[in-house]
Amino acid sequence: MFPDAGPDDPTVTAMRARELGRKSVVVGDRVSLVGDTSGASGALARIVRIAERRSVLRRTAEDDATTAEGRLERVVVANADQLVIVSALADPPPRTGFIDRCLVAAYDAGIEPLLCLTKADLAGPEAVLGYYTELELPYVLIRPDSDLAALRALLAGRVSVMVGHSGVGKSTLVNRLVPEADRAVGTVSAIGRGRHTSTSAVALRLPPQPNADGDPGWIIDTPGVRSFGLAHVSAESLLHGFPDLVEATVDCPANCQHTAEEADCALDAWVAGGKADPRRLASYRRLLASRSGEGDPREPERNPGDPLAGS
Ligand SMILES: Nc1nc2c(ncn2[C@@H]2O[C@H](COP(=O)(O)OP(=O)(O)OP(=O)(O)O)[C@@H](O)[C@H]2O)c(=O)[nH]1
Ligand SMILES: [Mg+2]
Repeated sequence: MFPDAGPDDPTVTAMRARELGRKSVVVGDRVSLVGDTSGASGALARIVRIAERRSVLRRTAEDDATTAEGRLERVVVANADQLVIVSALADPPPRTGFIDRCLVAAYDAGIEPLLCLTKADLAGPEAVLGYYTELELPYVLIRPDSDLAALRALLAGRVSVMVGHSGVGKSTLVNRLVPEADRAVGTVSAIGRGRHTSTSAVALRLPPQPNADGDPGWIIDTPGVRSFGLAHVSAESLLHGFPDLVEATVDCPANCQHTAEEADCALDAWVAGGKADPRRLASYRRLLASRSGEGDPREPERNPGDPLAGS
């Protein structure tokens, strides 16, 4: 797959060759094939090499790096250029803590973030956008009847991966972008217990547009996640997900952990001086606490001010 593959190149079915050992192939990997690459029905090629990955988006099952479950790391996709953070404005309600975690993961992986707010027909975006005022975070608003031209322009020429809670409308959007995709779409069930309609990640080539030249790009739909664990990200790197705060820390004492308990942490004065939103500092500190096992395990990604579930 991928940008250098032409639209008329065949789709090849391939399996992992034994010589790859335990190395796993993930969606987005660029691979070398041997065998029957004709794409004819019944033809099977073998994947013999995985090219070096340009980017790797990872998440852990939980935040806590002190437990085996917490350390269980999953590669979400390889070689993505853009992380499309999909959040519904209602049903399920937006979680800025989740978006913040995705931003950390994106910056950590060197992938550009794009905020995609769906279900704009059900609620307004003001609260979520207000929270991100200080970040120059690109965003798109999606409603069932919205024109997707702006989104298509942002997806053109790159490989984008969508992540978000179950039921936010990722597959619905993919089906609109790629009409022949035919991704299964579900109904929204209770958060947390929600059934996940999509069960595996799939990369799809976006169709060429009448008035645009060049590569329309690729979109990767992924199964909904309940949380975005960040045990694999160092405490220092967590801060890179908060570019509105990072500048302040040059004034912190050596070895400052930036927690609320640090008497001289410069972040408090930064926020008190109106340089950043206090809710962002609170979110950063909640993330720090969650990594040391002190967070609220029920809804770790709901920040105060986010709507309650069911609203
Ligand atoms: N009102 C409204 N409903 C939407 C919108 N987008 C999606 N939905 C509905 O939301 C429900 C869930 O959509 P899906 O596309 O299956 O959500 P998903 O993010 O792919 O979910 P998982 O595959 O479980 O991760 C469906 O009933 C959609 O019809 C929207 O913009 N507005
Ligand atoms: Mg889906």
